[in-house]
Amino acid sequence: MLVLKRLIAFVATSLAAGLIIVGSGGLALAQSTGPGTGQPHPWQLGLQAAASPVMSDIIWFHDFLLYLITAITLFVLVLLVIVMVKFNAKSNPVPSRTTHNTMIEVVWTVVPVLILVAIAVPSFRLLFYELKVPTADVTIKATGKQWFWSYQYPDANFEFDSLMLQAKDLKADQPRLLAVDNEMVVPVNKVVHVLTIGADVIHSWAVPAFGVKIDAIPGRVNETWFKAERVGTYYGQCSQLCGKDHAFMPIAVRVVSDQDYAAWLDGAKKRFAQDNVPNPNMIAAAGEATK
Ligand SMILES: [Cu+2]
Repeated sequence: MLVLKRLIAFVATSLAAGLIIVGSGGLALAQSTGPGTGQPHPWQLGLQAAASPVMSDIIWFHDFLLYLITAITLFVLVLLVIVMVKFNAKSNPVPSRTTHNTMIEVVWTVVPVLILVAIAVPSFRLLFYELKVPTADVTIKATGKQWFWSYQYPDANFEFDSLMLQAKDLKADQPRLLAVDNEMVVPVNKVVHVLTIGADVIHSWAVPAFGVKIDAIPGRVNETWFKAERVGTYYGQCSQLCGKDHAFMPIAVRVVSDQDYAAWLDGAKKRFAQDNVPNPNMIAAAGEATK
């Protein structure tokens, strides 16, 4: 009797856990369609809301896998319960001596293969979508340094440093440990081509709402892209352990309208003007700076 009681308790717990998983999947879907503020929230469940087409696809893929794994887990649970109830020593004292069943063996080989193919197709599509940079409207080079980021706009010939704001300097709407003094500014609905490089050690440039995370490696230029679909400020953090202040080199990207971008660009050209900015054609050789 005790065994039966424990079994019932186990099934009840598993079903509750399953429901919670399905529930959180639904919540993740809801968040992916809600307005994004580009930063984490207390008690957040699931991913940050998408602000780029790549992130929308990542969230879709994440939710798809969540439903799939929930269905598989529940199916295996049901099989286990059937085995435990119907085929224990008490209810089935004389076990069957069957060792082969061709049909079942074909099914349990083919079905997992089909499931893996169903996962692989959208997975590879997403991977290639992320990797192939469309024709860029704006190119920005992000250089990871111990411990801040520098952004260079090669087409406009200026570069500036972006340092984390200390708690005492924060304005009311700025998040602690994420807000910076000089944000990277980009126009809305434009393809932004991001080149990354490390000036000293390996860093990683990551903005969750854009679905972007790419290593910034000394001596090697990496590239990625995003197209921000909504105006706002989006935050990320260095995502490669890079030294003692790794946690204090956030990434802040301000997405603005075309007019605001043009105005910002004009101001920035004067504000960040310097004589020693390398020729735009030399970006690929930026690794030289590390020598
Ligand atoms: Cu870091």
